[in-house]
Amino acid sequence: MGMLDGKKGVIFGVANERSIAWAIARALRHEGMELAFTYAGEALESRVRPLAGSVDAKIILPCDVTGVAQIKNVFDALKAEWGGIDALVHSLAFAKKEELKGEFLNTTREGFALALDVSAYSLVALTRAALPLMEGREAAIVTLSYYGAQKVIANYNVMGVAKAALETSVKYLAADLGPKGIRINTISAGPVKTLAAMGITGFKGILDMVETKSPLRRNVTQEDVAKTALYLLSGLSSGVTGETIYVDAGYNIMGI
Ligand code: NAD
Ligand code: IMJ
Repeated sequence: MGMLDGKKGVIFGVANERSIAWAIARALRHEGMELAFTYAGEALESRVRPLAGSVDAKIILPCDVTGVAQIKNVFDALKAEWGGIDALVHSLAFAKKEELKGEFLNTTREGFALALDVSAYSLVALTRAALPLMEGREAAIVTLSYYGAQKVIANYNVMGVAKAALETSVKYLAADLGPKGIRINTISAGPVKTLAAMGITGFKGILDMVETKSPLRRNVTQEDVAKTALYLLSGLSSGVTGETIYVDAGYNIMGI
């Protein structure tokens, strides 16, 4: 008997077995939730299909979140197959590589717009599309942020601004969704070695710093993040909405 038996959830943001979204999917499946997956482009389909199959998912659809038609297609399919959904996981972000090095001052207009579109606006678009499928179901939404939304972190640049927009979007969305009994929260995760962290200048130094300075004296794993996602997407967090919850071994609380 799982805590989420009979519940349905859609996962945006699995690229491979290291993805935070994948750990969240496994945690939800472990509690009995039926899952659907989306992938961001042709190239990722062959990665996502076997993973989805291994958790008995039958609905696997393309969805680049910059495409209005692809978003509509996903929720039309979920409506037809399931009638409704109880959970949505938004675990995606993108900025051009060039924007994630050097000075924030040099951020281009196009780079700013793209990062904010994919990494922040997409949450608004997905939430609006999901809403008709969530009404009357005490559904919940979770997204992923990073400390660079709150403090300056070298090279995070326009992604920090995008995550600030994401965290505040969660508050405004929570206010809109609350009267319908739907909750939305953010997890601000500590650094984790995933595709999104590959090739980032100084990443190893940041992992070392967290290990040395955080209260728990370690880095977090995808599973640490997934357990909080499970809490936020289940009835265990029935009174919690609009929050940013840090899963960072306590790093963010430290001063000198
Ligand atoms: P990941 O690379 O596995 O996941 C990022 C996902 O974004 C990929 O699945 C990719 O396909 C998807 N994506 C990119 N552009 C997209 C688009 N246009 N449409 C749809 N999907 C798109 O890396 P991850 O670390 O699991 O990242 C997941 C989330 O966690 C991101 O929001 C990231 O900012 C956040 N996060 C990561 C860390 C970290 O250190 N890895 C820390 C805190 C927060
Ligand atoms: C990303 C850039 C700079 C510093 C960073 C990160 N630190 C951490 C990340 C310290 C932890 C990872 N992170 C939290 C992200 O949100 C990553 C987003 C991201 C990563 C890439 C790399 C490949 C690419 N575009 C990207 N867009 C967003 O081309």
